[in-house]
Amino acid sequence: MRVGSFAFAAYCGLTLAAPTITKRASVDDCPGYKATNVEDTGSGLKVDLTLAGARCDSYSEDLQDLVLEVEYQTEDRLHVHIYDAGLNQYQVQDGVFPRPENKKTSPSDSLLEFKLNENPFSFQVIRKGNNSEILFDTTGHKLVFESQYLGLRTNLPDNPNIYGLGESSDPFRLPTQGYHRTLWNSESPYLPFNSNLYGSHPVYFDHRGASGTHGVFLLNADGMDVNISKGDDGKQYLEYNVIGGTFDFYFLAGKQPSDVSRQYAEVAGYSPMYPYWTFGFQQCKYGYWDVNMVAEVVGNYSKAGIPLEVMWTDIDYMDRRRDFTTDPENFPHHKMVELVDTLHSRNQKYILILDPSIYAKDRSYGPYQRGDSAGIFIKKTGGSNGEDYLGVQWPGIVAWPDWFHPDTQDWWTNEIIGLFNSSGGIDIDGLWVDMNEASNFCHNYNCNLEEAAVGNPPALTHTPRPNTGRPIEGFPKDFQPGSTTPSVKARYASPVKHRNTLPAAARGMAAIASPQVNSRELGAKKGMPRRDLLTPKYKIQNHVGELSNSTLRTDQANYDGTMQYDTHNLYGHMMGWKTHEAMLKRRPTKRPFVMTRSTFAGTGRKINHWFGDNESSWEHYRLTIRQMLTFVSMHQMPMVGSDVCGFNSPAEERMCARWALLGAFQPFYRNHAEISTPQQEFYQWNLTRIAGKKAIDARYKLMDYAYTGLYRQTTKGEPWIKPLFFEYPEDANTFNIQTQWFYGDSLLISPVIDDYSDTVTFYLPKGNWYDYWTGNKVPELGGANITRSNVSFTDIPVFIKGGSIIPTRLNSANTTTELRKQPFNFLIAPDENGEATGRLYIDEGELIDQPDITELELTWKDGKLSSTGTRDYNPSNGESVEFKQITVLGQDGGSYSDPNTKYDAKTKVSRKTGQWKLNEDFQVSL
Ligand code: MIG
Repeated sequence: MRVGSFAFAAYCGLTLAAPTITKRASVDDCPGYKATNVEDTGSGLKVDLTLAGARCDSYSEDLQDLVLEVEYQTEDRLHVHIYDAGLNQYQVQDGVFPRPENKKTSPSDSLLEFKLNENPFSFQVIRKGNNSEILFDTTGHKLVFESQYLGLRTNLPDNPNIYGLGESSDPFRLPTQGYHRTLWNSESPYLPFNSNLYGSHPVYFDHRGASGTHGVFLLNADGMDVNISKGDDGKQYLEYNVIGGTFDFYFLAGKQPSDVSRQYAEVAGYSPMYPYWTFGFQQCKYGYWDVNMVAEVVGNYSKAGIPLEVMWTDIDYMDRRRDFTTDPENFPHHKMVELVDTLHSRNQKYILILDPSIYAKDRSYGPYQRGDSAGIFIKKTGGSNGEDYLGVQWPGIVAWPDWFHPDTQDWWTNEIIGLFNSSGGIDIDGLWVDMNEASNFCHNYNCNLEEAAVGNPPALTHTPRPNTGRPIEGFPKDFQPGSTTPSVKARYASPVKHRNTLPAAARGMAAIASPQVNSRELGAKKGMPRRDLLTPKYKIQNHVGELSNSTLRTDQANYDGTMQYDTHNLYGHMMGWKTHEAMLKRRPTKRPFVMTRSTFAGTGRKINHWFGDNESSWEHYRLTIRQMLTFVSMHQMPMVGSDVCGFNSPAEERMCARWALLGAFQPFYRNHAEISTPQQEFYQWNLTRIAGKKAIDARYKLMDYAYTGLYRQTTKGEPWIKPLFFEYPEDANTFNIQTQWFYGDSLLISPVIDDYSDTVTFYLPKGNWYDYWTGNKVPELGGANITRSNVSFTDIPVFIKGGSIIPTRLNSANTTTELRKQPFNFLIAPDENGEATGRLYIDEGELIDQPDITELELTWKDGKLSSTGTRDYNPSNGESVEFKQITVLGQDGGSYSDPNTKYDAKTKVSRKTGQWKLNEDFQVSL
């Protein structure tokens, strides 16, 4: 357990009661609305909604006049927006969530139909077609629309298959009785079940087997509980309980599951392409005490023969945990520069962390000073003279950047470039933004800053690590024994004595031009005035209590006049996007890599995410899979992953070995651990060394296949990591599977799931399957559960779906730079008809604009491999785009006169080697 001011005990001691559904007591007496003035706009409706009786004011003030706007935006997207006629309720700013274009489809061309019931007002969304499926249906339920409470219920079929609504650690297929999903971003160590976590994605997929799949996205950033349960009448429903904003719905018609993903990408945005190297293996730990230790870990990976692509450093590198500083003793600037140079010379990358909070009590601290004079920190609402709103974080008492202030971007970019540049600075390759929910160690809105700050920055209580005295492989003299070693002392002993700390009054606040906080005029969609912003009557089930607990006070205003109450869930999203912008300024032609902990719908348009502070446990090993499935296939965040081997508490060898293998088949692959846990790099144990090598070897050979999958998602919105039901939407056996997944279109991953077990039972859908590791055709016919025993801790079952062509590199390599020099081998796994298809995308790997790409559609038919597509990629720096081998699985017979073809009767695999250029048309026969 962590020490210091962090209220971990509170989290850990929390026992979770059975989920309770907030009873909408007096809300049941609300009058509902009636519809009048129904206007046909040609591609939709505009309707007045008026309160149908006396106000009930159950949680706040009922709003008398609403507008219902229905837009047939595209053939498969219907926009239904219910908002207050006065336009006072908060609506997410356009810059934060760019709205999709309304293509104004004619209703008759739409796959969907909107049905209005005027009095009492209710509506249905129907997918047209043979059995006209009712997708959303508020019939029988009154709309409640108050300034601080929105309620709406839709009827659902019994026991529905609902997915999404992340971020959570709950079952992939969401429970259907007595269940609530709370969306309110919160720091959530140990990822508690049935709780709100770091991000909010108010979108769900409703899968109805052969009848199809559809999606419902509610564009609303306010806190909410989405309840899924059955009424007293036994009828199944899903119900929104939101504490502000408007009902801004996007209905996505499907009707295949992947169609819904594509349609959601049109609304929430397509992910950018990430650099090729981001698929490499990455290592981090909170508690790498000094720059030598960082180098030593890199050296140890080399020595162990385990490829390491990216090294990370956590907040340990900072001087007293302040952003944009380096610890002068343990991470001296010049050695950091040398570290990065060395990594780069070895074709490795380096990533550092930033937190949003800025230490506010030291006048000589430049980042604060400059932010202060630019006026970009959140100002204390009701405070005088532009006083900052303060909180507590790692460095002590801090101010918070106001991402809505027009000058915040420049300040942030300037600070980032100031330290992280290529001319004498620390030339990082990516940034990691943390604590941006935002996390505040001042744990409630009445907390005392000075008291809460005691112990921050924490004393470094670890014992200095022994100097091994051994050379660090691959590092220059400065890092070798005998050179000046950074010394680890118990610095920052608390309470901290800050140099140059001035009392607040002496900081010359009055002299600072106070920014003009725009007035919160009515009609500006910034939230109703006179609300209870700290303790609203409707209590969402925030796992840390009141809204403001452990975050910024919800009654504080942003520069544009919106309130934390409404924009809380956007803080991390905005910080991440601003960081992305800053990274673009540093290297304008290259794809930025920014990883954020806190997210909102649409965050994936620019940046990626990891799942935060999990635990080194089997439970959280399993959790990785469902979180990955939800984020990639339903939230359009395709570059995600968990802390491999677990963050909190010590990792165990066998579990870590399994996780090394599982992690290699998630998009983002990083081993990371907490400060007080023992080191858990793959070279620490025998099993993890073997498993890690094997996992990385396979992952690297498959990297172009994965890269192609990611490319598809970034261009088409089609998820590259899929749950089984996406591929087998009519096979009910797949709907509940959360321990297997598709890595790309063709590989089904089915790891051992149970604690310390060597047996796994998994589902193989109907069809031909091949064992990835041996090439053998699986004897079973599929459509059944299959058990494999004796799966060692260094093995993971992976199956190739019949009908697939998988481009692989013939050999793995130590870095992705070297990997790109390896020739290709096409793995062909024919279906029942002896045919297969696949894809290959190749580009240069890092540039935003790729002038010359290769994009091939591959076909295997009648014993011939052929391709169509563009072949413009020009390899450089010794890269290979040579097709050296085709490997055809499941071949009966095989006497080939061709001397370049080899047949293995035992595995029934045929191999043909040759020299085909990727940049040529090709047709290869066996
Ligand atoms: O209070 O920066 O989730 O990955 O190692 C913990 C230290 C702060 C939380 C992140 C974790 C990171 C840690 N941070």
